[in-house]
Amino acid sequence: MNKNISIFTLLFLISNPVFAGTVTGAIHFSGTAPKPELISMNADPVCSSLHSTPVYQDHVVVNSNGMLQNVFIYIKEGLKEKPSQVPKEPVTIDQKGCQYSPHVLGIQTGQPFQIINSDETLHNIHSLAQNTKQFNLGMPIQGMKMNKQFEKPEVMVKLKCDVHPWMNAYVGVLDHPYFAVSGADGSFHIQNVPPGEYVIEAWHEMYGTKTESVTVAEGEVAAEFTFNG
Ligand SMILES: [Cu+2]
Repeated sequence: MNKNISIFTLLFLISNPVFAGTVTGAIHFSGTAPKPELISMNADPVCSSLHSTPVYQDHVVVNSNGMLQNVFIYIKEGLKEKPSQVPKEPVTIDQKGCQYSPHVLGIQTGQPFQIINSDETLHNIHSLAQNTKQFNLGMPIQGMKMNKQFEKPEVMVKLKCDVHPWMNAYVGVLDHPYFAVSGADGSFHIQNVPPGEYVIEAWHEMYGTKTESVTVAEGEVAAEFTFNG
């Protein structure tokens, strides 16, 4: 074997956990989902002009297969080591069409949180954090970007717009990177998890929390959650 390649291979093995696993699964919804609530944006003519079709609240988003979106899933207990590096890439939230995008997201403590206003109207983003200093930012100009961060873990921090009462979002703040948000198909993947035994929690804004114990080794381990409507 080429000596240089073997040194690189060795360095790779030292710098990457060899037996990291993935927690993968889906969020099921059982029962009848509430009828989506229509949002009236008439109070702000700019907002209403941005939509040609009706806009609904995204508190409960269930697809035709009964899978639940916007659930925050994370390792709650059992981590023995947490990576010391915090990602430098920002996690972004956009105020677009007078709605927050995304509606539920995760971030690490100390990681840049970039807030964008894509609308030609005033938004005032207001963090209702309990563990970290709250912020309250008026963003009157289209294209404006501001950076914030969260100092302490908190599941979840609620964000709201003081101008448009229908706008709200939730941020899961953790001191580690092992979290995910369920997608439109209800699925989620928490990657690069070191081997161990963990308690995984799934949080939904209307239906509260569910926990499950998982043992992670190399490869994939499944975690399924069901919320009842
Ligand atoms: Cu707003």
